[in-house]
Amino acid sequence: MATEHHDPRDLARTVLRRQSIELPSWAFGNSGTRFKVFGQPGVPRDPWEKIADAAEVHRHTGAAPTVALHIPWDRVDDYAALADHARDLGVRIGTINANVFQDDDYKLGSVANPDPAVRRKALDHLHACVDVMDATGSRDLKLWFADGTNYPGQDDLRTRQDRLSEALHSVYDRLGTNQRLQLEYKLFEPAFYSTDVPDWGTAYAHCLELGERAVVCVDTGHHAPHTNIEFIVAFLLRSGKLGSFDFNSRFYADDDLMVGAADPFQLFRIMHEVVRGGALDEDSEVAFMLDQCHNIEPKIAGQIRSVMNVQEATAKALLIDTAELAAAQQEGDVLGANAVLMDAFNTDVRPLLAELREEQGLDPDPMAAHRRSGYTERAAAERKGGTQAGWGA
Ligand code: LRH
Ligand code: MN
Ligand code: MN
Repeated sequence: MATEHHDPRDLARTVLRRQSIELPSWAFGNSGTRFKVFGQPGVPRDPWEKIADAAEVHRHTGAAPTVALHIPWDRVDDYAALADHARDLGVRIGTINANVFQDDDYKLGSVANPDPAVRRKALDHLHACVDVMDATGSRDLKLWFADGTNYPGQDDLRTRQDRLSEALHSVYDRLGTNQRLQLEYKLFEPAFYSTDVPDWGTAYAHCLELGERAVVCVDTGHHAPHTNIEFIVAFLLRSGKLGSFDFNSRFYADDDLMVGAADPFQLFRIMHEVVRGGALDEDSEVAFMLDQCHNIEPKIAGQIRSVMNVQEATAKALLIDTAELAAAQQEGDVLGANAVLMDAFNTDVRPLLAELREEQGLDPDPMAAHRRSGYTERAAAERKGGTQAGWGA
C-alpha cells in the first residue's frame, strides 16, 4: 500500500497560525553595554508603559500575546491590576523572572552565597516572585543565577551546589500545582572562574532531582562557541525536560542581539528539532520567549523583527519534507538527507507568512504597519517627565 504523502505546507499553515512568542518587558527599556547606554525617545517609564509597547508588537504580528516580567525591575504595588491592564491592551502577563543579581549583598552570590543571611534574602525574593505569579496567573517562574566565583579556591564548588539545591527545593515546594520552575543556565558572566549553573547538564540534573514541574530554559546565547544547541534541544525534548527558550543571537558571548540575526541557519536547525520533538504540537507546554536588548536599534521594531525571524525559521523547519528525510536517512543517503534539509532552509517563506497574516486580518508587513501607525512618535510626545526605564529599573 502506498503511504500517503502529506504536503508539508498544510502542517506549516496550521502550526504557524497558532505559534506564539513571548516578549521580555526589559527589551523595551533603555539598555547598553557597560561602556554606554544610549537613551531613545519615547522609551517606557514604568511597567505599564512597557506592556503597552509589547501590545503594539502583538497588534501587528498577532503572534506575541504574552509579556514576561522581571522582578524587581517591573515592581508595582498591584500585580493583579497590572495583569488587568495587560488584558485591556489585548495581551497577558507570562513568565515571571526573578532577579537575585543586582544588590550589593549578592557580590559573592545569591542562593549559593556562603552567608546564610544573604541566602535567606535571595530565597525570600524567589518566594515573593511566586506570590507575584499567584496575582498575575503566571505559569512559569524563571530562575537564572549569577552565582559563581572568580578565583580558584574562593569558595567550595561542591558546597555551593548543596546550597543551590536547598534553595531550589524550597522554591519548588512553594509552587502551586499548575506552576513550573524554569532553570536557566549560562556558561559564564558575571562570574568568570566557576558558575554554579553553567550548562544544560547541571540544570537538567537539578530539575530531575526536583520533579516533574522543574524544567530547563535554553537561552540560545548562553553557550560556548560552536556548541550544538539543537542537540541539547533534541535531548531535553526527548526526556520531557525542555521548558522554554530565551531566544537571542550571539556573535561572541551573551550579546542579546535579535534572534535569527547572527545565524539564521542555526535557528532553523533548532526549530527543526523543536518540530521533531513535538514542542509545537497543540498540547506542547514549551514557552518560546525572546530575551533581548535593543541597544542601538528601535526597540518595538526590533521586537517585531525578532518575532518575524522566529516565524520564518519555524516556517522553514515545518517545510522539511519529513517523509523524504526519513527515507534518505534510512537508506544512508547522506547527501540526499542533507539536501532535504537545505531545500527547506532555502525556501523563501515570506509570502506564506504574509498570506497567513492577511488571513488573520493583519497587515502582511508588520514592520511597515508599525511604522505607519505613528506609535513611536506618539509615545515620544506623550512620555514626558519621569525617568525612562533602563535595563535594571
Ligand atoms: C542572563 C539572562 C537571564 C536574565 C536576563 C535579563 O544573562 O539571560 O535570562 O533574566 O538575561
Ligand atoms: Mn536569558
Ligand atoms: Mn543572557
